[in-house]
Amino acid sequence: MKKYFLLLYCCLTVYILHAEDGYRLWLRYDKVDNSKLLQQYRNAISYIQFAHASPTLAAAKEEMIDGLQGLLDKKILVQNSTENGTVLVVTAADSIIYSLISRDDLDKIAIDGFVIETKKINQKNIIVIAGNTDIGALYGCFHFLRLLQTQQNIQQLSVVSAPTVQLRMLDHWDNLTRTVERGYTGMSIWNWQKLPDYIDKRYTDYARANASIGINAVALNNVNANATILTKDYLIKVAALANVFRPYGIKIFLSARFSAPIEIGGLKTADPLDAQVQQWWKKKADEIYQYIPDFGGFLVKANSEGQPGPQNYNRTHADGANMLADALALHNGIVIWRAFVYSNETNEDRFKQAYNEFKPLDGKFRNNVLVQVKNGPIDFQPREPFHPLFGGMPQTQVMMEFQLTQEYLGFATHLVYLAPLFKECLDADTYTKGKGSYISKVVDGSLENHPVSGMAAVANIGNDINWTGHPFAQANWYAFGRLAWNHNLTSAQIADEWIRKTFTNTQPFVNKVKEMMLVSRETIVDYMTPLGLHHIMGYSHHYGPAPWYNSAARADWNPTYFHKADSAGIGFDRTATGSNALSQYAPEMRKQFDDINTCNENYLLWFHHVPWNFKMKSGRSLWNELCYKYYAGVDSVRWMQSTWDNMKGIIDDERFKEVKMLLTIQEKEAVWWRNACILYFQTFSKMPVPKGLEQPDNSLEYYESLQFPYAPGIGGNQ
Ligand code: GCV
Repeated sequence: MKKYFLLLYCCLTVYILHAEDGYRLWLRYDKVDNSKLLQQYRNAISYIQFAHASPTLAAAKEEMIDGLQGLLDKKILVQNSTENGTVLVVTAADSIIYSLISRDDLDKIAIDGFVIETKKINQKNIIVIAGNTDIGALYGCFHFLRLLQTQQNIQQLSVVSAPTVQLRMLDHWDNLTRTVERGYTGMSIWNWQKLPDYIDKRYTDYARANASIGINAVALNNVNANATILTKDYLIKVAALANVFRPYGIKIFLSARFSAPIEIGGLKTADPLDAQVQQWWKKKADEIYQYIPDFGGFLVKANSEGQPGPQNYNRTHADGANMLADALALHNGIVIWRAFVYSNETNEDRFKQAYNEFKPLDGKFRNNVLVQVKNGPIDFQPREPFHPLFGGMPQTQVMMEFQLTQEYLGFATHLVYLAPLFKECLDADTYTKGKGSYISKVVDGSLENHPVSGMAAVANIGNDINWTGHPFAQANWYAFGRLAWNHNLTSAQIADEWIRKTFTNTQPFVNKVKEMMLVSRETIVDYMTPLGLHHIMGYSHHYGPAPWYNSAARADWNPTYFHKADSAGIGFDRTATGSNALSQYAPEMRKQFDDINTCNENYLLWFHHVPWNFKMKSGRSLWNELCYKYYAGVDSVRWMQSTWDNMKGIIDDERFKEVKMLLTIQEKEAVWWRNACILYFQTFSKMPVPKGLEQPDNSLEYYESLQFPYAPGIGGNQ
């Protein structure tokens, strides 16, 4: 009987250790299932040696022991001497590095990069992982583990890797109440009530996951900020998190509420040119650095969607940003000032407003300010043209802001792999310095030789067991980090890596699932906002379609403002005959969109009001093309469903079932989007759904009557 319980206990322990609930993300170190490779790895790796000790290298050591022992299913010994089969981790603090790695390579990897090389020392075969810094070495260790997880040949290693962008950042929109604005995966992972004394294991695992993909900065709290985060009680809590993140090379930023001097400082004003206000922020910065010596700086949303800012005092965004920058400068802190601004007092296309506001301020920001610009001019839509501020502010350090949380992309229930969306933007040409002035070059600072560069993404992380709600949403966190490290990677390369690490190296699975991921973004565009439609989702909560909605307090919160459907056609004329938003781009870029007959159809309704019977490149009328796109989107989800069904048995049942159920929801919601949009736009086109396509099975009235008072993602912060 005792024996029986022991066996049961062992089985349960193994099950619990390896429960595929998604918690381990891509950091899964299960035994390599390819026996030939396993043998190669076992022959090559028996020991690890760290040339010196530090908190960061201790983290690296722990990861390596855990990872190598798991992957190789053998004991890995930590040694001080170099034996055959040693993985030696060195940094510029160890003089031996200069006999192992060329100066040239060490120059190339700069501060955060790493080199991994196979070497022979005193007839011993070893693998060297080298960084100029401890953090570079840690990144190298994570990369080495990635090579094994993805089953690469490691016989003659020669890897030199350095990040293209300096600040690789996650912005959490987490409230102090633990609700998450636009969060669909439970509550915030920051347990403010238990901090600073209780350190949740999640904090370390979060830091590990970020470090494994090179993310080195996080803003902890919502940009719709609560000033309380800047009070002593909370700074102590923030400091506790900083202590966990430090060994992993992650700096903390805080979203600062511009009116904090009034709200928590007792001042009468927050005017950035007021001496008392300036002094208050200086003292606040000094206080923060006492608690968090490596504090990154402030992220600020000002004069946007009701947030306070310098314009409350007739000052400019530059006045506000520079005042905070001066307060932080002594400590090498940075201000990240958001350009997401629009006002309903200005009678102007919302598309144009941020550019109009910020362009005149080009060159007026301090060196320690980055202006953070969303990838598109409206708001993280399934497809947007790039924001004209990229390339529009050459004398300013402009930083990218992407969104991982799927506010406009089906929340955390739709499978959509976002690397293609990120790449589409990064690879776009601004033409501001001639052909080849890619957004990636604006963002990495190389186009204008800016010293500081950054890429941020709004996090999609919550306290759901698998962190991101949808198992495939993990891929977006992963892809963002990998692209911030190296924007030259392709979407397919990143998907390939992620699938292998997260699920399995089984080739048919990798191939099919990669295919699914790569079409998923175009699929969602098709069933939500094809041909350049945008911002036609439900009001406020943004759940589901509501192209009919027209009762918001502001005109530019209404879908009708954006699609402009009428009996003549559909779409927003942003050419010279309309709002002329196109004038904000370089002439070469403008030319691609200006002419309705040659405009890339993916963006057609972004820039033109198009007659319903307009002849599309396919030969179909616009109306028929719109229908075909919506139907193709639904068909593609159905293809994803059957593709996934064929994967049964290749991976664990837990995640297989989870994805299957989520795909069922996605199919239902894709049909909802398709039917609601087609029925609504049909009231203007007065044209039938083309023959051969299944007819909507509900009425427009039905779709219009749907209400979602408890849709997730909106939570108060004050
Ligand atoms: C944090 C959109 C979202 C808001 C968000 C805002 C922003 O408007 O709907 O929830 O607020 O963008 O980026 O500041």
